[in-house]
Order: sequence, then structure tokens, then C-alpha cells
Amino acid sequence: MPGKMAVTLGVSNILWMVLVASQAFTIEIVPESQIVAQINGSASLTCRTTGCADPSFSWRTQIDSPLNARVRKEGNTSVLTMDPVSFWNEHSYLCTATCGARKEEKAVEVLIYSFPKDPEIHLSGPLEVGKPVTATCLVRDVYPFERLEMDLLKGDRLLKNQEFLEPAETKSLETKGLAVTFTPTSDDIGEALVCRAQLHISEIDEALRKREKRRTLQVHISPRNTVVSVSPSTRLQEGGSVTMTCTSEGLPAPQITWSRSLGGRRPQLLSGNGTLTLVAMRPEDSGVYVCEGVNPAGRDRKEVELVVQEKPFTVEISPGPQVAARIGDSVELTCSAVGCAAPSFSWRTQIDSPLHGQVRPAGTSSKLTLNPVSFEHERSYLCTVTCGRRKQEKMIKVDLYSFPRDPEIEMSGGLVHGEPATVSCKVPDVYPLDRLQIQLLKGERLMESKNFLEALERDSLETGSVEMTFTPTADDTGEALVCRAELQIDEMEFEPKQRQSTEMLRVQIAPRNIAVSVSPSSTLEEGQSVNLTCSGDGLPAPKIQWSRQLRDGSLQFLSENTTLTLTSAGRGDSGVYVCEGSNQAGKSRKEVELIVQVAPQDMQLRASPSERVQEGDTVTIYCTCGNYPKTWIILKKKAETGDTVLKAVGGAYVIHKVQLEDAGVYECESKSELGRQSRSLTLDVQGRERDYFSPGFLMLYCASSLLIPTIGTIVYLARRATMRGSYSLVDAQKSKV
Ligand SMILES: *[C@@H]1O[C@H](CO)[C@@H](O)[C@H](O)[C@H]1NC(C)=O
Ligand SMILES: *[C@@H]1O[C@H](CO)[C@@H](O)[C@H](O)[C@H]1NC(C)=O
Ligand SMILES: *[C@@H]1O[C@H](CO)[C@@H](O)[C@H](O)[C@H]1NC(C)=O
Ligand SMILES: *[C@@H]1O[C@H](CO)[C@@H](O)[C@H](O)[C@H]1NC(C)=O
Ligand SMILES: *[C@H]1O[C@@H](CO)[C@H](O)[C@@H](O)[C@@H]1NC(C)=O
Repeated sequence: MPGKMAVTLGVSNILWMVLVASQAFTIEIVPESQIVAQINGSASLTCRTTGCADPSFSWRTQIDSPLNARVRKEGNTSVLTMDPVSFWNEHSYLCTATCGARKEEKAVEVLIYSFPKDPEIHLSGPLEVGKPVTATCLVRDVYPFERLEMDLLKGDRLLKNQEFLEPAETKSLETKGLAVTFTPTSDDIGEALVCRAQLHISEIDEALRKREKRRTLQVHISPRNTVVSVSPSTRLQEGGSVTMTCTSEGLPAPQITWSRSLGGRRPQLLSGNGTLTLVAMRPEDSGVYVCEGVNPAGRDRKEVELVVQEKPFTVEISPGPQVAARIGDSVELTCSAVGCAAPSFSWRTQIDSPLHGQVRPAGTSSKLTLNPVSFEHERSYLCTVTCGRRKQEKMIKVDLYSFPRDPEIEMSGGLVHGEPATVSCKVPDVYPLDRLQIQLLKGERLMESKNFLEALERDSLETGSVEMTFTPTADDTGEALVCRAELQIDEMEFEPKQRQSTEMLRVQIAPRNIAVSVSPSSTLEEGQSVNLTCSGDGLPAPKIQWSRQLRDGSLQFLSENTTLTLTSAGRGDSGVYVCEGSNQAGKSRKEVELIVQVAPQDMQLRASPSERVQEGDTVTIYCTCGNYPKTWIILKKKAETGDTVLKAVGGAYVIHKVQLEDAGVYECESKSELGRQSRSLTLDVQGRERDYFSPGFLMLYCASSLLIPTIGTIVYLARRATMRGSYSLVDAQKSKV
């Protein structure tokens, strides 16, 4: 409202009172003499007349510059409106009213001001206790500033006061400021900075000429006294956990962060609050941890060095530092890391040869399997365990052995009483051979002992053997022959180290004392029954076998019974019977001749070519008998002086160049206990010119006989006598010769 802006200054005007009294033509301006208008506001001047029906108005400034205002006339009133008010309106305005010939003029002065906004307070930086800060109070767009007075207060205390008295050179809106530098203290917390500005123009409302700005002091305290507590300790064991608590003082309360210092790189933020808990710490987590308190006023940090000690870790190797491995078996070597979460393993041999095995991880262990174990495995194996930066190594030595079977006892053939025998004991597939010892014992008695210390060391399975020769006796039967082998390796653990085999001795005795008894007699009559019984000693008891000897000397098997029974002996049963006793140790035989006596029969006697021959011819006299054997046949030449027994070969008696005296009676006679048979013929020799002579004796065997020695009648008779007596085996043998 312009009315509110324009303030009328009461001035008494005597002239105006004279005019009114006379009802003359008068002029008045409202406000009367002076108006103070705010720039950008609006203000109006009203020029009014009395005493004229239709006055005319004109407005001008004292210096004849443009009006910079609008004019409006209404009857006896003219209103000059300045909207907006600007510098160009700061003049003395004259209103001239004309009524006919009369002319009245009135002036009014227009003053302007600008004080549109409250002051502003600016700080050069955050308020920090102990840190000087400059507070500036600004008043913008002031006019006329020489009327301006500014106060800066902290609480009730005036810090600075200023008036801006120097006159302005040009008309312009100015910004004026007041700066005070002070050092905040903690007492300032909660205090306010107050900036008061006053434009000393009394014509303006107080509310418009006094302006004030308050600003509560935001006093900051930079983080300080940053303290860290570590629980349980800054030295930790691997895998352990730690809680670190950090506090920092400051205003406002500092924001606490935990981070890890990583050398040159950007630190790693770990926590956004004061408590940092680290679990499962590893050695590589060692390092500097930083707690930082930050607020707008600054930052403060505290460093903590954590040391994570590696857990002591150990390497265990199993089955032990040394393992006895049987060739052909499977052996598993286990290398374990204790106290290391993520160990890595490597295996090698001490001489860096190939492993010849399979490596398999198994959690915090590693297994090396040698399967099957062979000579290339007889080494020391090294297991290297790496745990972080630490490294440990353990060695295991693989020793080989082979002792898979019990000794094998061998006897050459059977043991025969009295015959030297060789017994051997073999221990097959042994390694190492030089540690083998073999003992041979008979009962409790050590017979032979052998070691193989001189054996060449070779990568192969060997057979150790020992041999002994002894002469067993029957008494040895039942004794034990023990072969004891021992692999003498005390430094290796395996079972068994000793093996033994036992064989019971069985000493055989070759058949002996083979005897034959013939019941009733070895000379029998046809049809009689005879038992041939054979017996003999030996171990094992000899097996009896009866056979018959054929004419060509070969044997015909008859029975395995000890007693051979001929129930009804025939003439063909005569002959030599052989009893053979045999066992594993040997055989022995006994012979007996069986004679079955039969009556002679079917005897034939003839002369060839004829019974009548010429002197000087060759004549053969044949004598045969049908039943054989051992029927005595005698060829005789009958004569007055006595018979002559003739020597016949193969049943034939040959007379070369027959003489007259060869003529005569020839008799062939067969005789036994059972009877006699004879044939005779008369050989007639035709002489040329000589007489014939008397025949002599002749004796010959039957056709089956082989050889008949030339013997005399007396021998023949003696045999007869023998044949009649009892038959003895010894005699029978002798009679054959
Ligand atoms: C007056 O008004 C104009 C436009 O509205 C503006 O730009 C200017 O700043 C004002 N001046 C003051 C002192 O208020
Ligand atoms: C601290 O910060 C961690 C994450 O940085 C959060 O898990 C934990 O709850 C916070 N503790 C408190 C007391 O605010
Ligand atoms: C032959 O032996 C059997 C049985 O032992 C017996 O019965 C028989 O009488 C014996 N014969 C002779 C001739 O001894
Ligand atoms: C052996 O003797 C048994 C009776 O002891 C008899 O049965 C068997 O026939 C005999 N064997 C021979 C081959 O004589
Ligand atoms: C104009 O002025 C007012 C008062 O200021 C008077 O009341 C009116 O009478 C006057 N009008 C004329 C015609 O003089």
C-alpha cells in the first residue's frame, strides 16, 4: 500500500489557511513535503485543488528530468504514481495547478531507500574449537549505505560495530559487510552469532529499518583422543580371532571406520563402526590396522599392528620312518600335516628317481601307494609339506623283503635203510638272500646249517637251499626232519621272520628173506593140489607177486596172493614159479620148480630114411614122447653084453656112415613113478662086404630136453635114486646146472 510507505510530514502552512478562509483557489500535495519510498516499492503523490471547478495539473521535477511516473487526473485531483520506485524518482516533484488565470504550485521531495533483506552471516569455515574463524555479516542491496550501522554479537557480547559514513559517489545498491575473526572455544557451543543492521532513516517503520540475523554456532571439535583396545591381544595364533574397539572424541561425534593399511594401495575398509572383529586369522592377515575417527572438523587415526603367528605345524609320516614292505604287496605311505589348514604336498625319492607310485590327496594328508612293491621301491621317500611360507620335510625308508613261503623239504626218492640219501630244503622267493639262514635238523639234532652271507646283492628273488646226505636206518622212522629258515633282519618289522617245515622220516627196507614153501611138495602127481606160499620182510611190507617163468625166460603174471594154489595140477603146470616181493625200496625174488609127474604116453620111435639101410648110409633114429616135461626117455641099443645108452640131440640120434655093427634092436624107454613105456625098432644094415657089429648103450632126453650130457649108466641110476627121495629147493636149483 503506498499509503503505508509514504509518510506525511506535518507542516503548518499559513498560506493554505488564508486561502481556505477566503475560499480562494488553493493547492495541496499529499504527502505534504517529503516522502521516503522503498526501491521497487510503489509510491504516489496526490495533488489536490480547491476553489476551482476544473483545474488543470502539470507535474515536473525540479531539475526537469523525466518524471518516471504515471499521472492520473480525477476532478480536482492529480495522482503521480511511481511503481516501481527507482533511483530516477529521487527528486523534488512540483505540481502546478491552473484554474483559469490562477496558477498554484506545490513541491514535495521524494527520498528513496533500499534495505530489502535480513543480513546474512557467513563463516570462513567450520567452527572449530581453537581454530580462528572469520565471521562475516553481509547486508545486500542497501541504499543509502551511509545511514547503515551494523553490529556483530556473540551471544550478548558485541564483537564489532560499524557505521558506513562515507558518502556514496554514485547512486547504487551496495552490499556492505562486517567481518570479525575470532577463535571459538568450547564455551561457544550453543551460542549464537547475531548480526544486526539498522538503516538510520527515522521516517521508516522500525520494523523496516532494523533487521537482524541469528545463527547458532555449530562449534566442532576435531576428532582426538582416538583410542583402540584390542582383545585379547595384538599377537594372535593362526586361526584365532580378535576384537578391536576404537573410540574417538570430537564434536560432532566422529564417524569411526576401521581399515587395513595396504602399503601404497588404497586402504581396505573393514568396518563402518568402532568395533572390528576378525576371525580365523591367517598369518597373511598380519599388518597394520587403522582406526579413523572423522567428523566435519577433521580426522584422527590410530594404528594397531596385528601379528598373526603361524601355528606350529608338524609333519607326520606313517607307517614310520622305516617300513618293511613285502615284495608284491601294496604299501601305502601317508604324509600328514598337523596344524596346517591348507598344506600342499610333494613326494620325491632321495635320489630323485621316479616315484613309481600313485599320489593321492586325502584332506590334510597325502598318500603314496606303491603297488605292487618291487625292487625299484627300495629307497628313501621324502614328503615335503608346504604350509604358507613354511616348509617341512620328512623321510621314510622303504625296505624290501620277501619270505612268502615255508621251506620245501625234498628227499631224493624214498629213504631206504642203509642207502645214503640226499635231503634238500629249499626256501623260494627270498629277499634279501644274504640274510637267510637255513637249518636242517633231525629230531633235536642239528644236521646242517647254512647262511648266505656271501650271496651277491641282486635285485631279484632268490631261492636259498641246503642239502645234506646221510644214511638212514630203520630206527629213523618216526623222527622229524625239520627245515628251519630264518630271515635275520632285526631292523625291519615284519612277520614271520622264521618259517619251518617238518617232514616225518619214513625209512624203507627193501624186500629181503623172501621164502617160498610148497605144500605138500614140489613134485606132485597129476591131479594133486598144491599151495605155493611166499613170504618176505621189508618196509613197507613187500607186495607179493607170483608169476611163472615161460620157456623164453619171460614171466607170466599169475597172482598177487601170497599163496598160489593149484587145485588140480596138470602136466602143463610143471615149471619154474617165481615169487617176487617188492616195495618202493626194491624187489627180491625166489624161484621154485614144480614137477608134475605123469605116466609116459604116446611114445614114438622111428628110423629115417628107413629101418633098412645100406652100409655107409646116414640114418637118424627119432624118439619122441607126447607128454612132457621131465619124463626120462632113454634110447638104448640092446646087446647081449649089455645095453648102450645113446646120446641123442633134440630127440634125434644120427649115425653117419652106418656100419654093419650099427644094426640091431634100438629101444626107447620112458619111465616114471607113475609107469613105464617103451618102443623098439630093429635097424637092418645091408653090408657091402663086412659084418655088422653089436650096438651099445644110449641115453637121451625127450624132445623137450635141451642138453643131455654124455654120462654113464651109473649117473643115470644115481639120478633115479634122487628123484625118488623128497625134493628140496636147493637140489632143484643145482640139478638145473
Ligand atoms: C527491484 O525489482 C527488480 C525486478 O523486479 C529487481 O531485479 C531488483 O533487484 C529489485 N531491487 C531491489 C533493491 O529490490
Ligand atoms: C558395525 O558394522 C558392521 C558392519 O560393518 C555391522 O555388522 C555391525 O552390526 C555394526 N555394529 C554396530 C554396533 O553397529
Ligand atoms: C592149501 O591152502 C588152503 C588154505 O590155506 C588149505 O585149505 C588147503 O588144505 C591147502 N592144500 C594143501 C594141499 O596143503
Ligand atoms: C587170491 O585169494 C583170494 C582169496 O583169498 C581169491 O578169492 C582169489 O581168487 C585169489 N586170486 C588169485 C589170482 O588166485
Ligand atoms: C474539490 O475538493 C473537495 C475537497 O478537497 C471539495 O470538497 C470539493 O468541493 C471540491 N470541488 C470543487 C468543485 O471545488
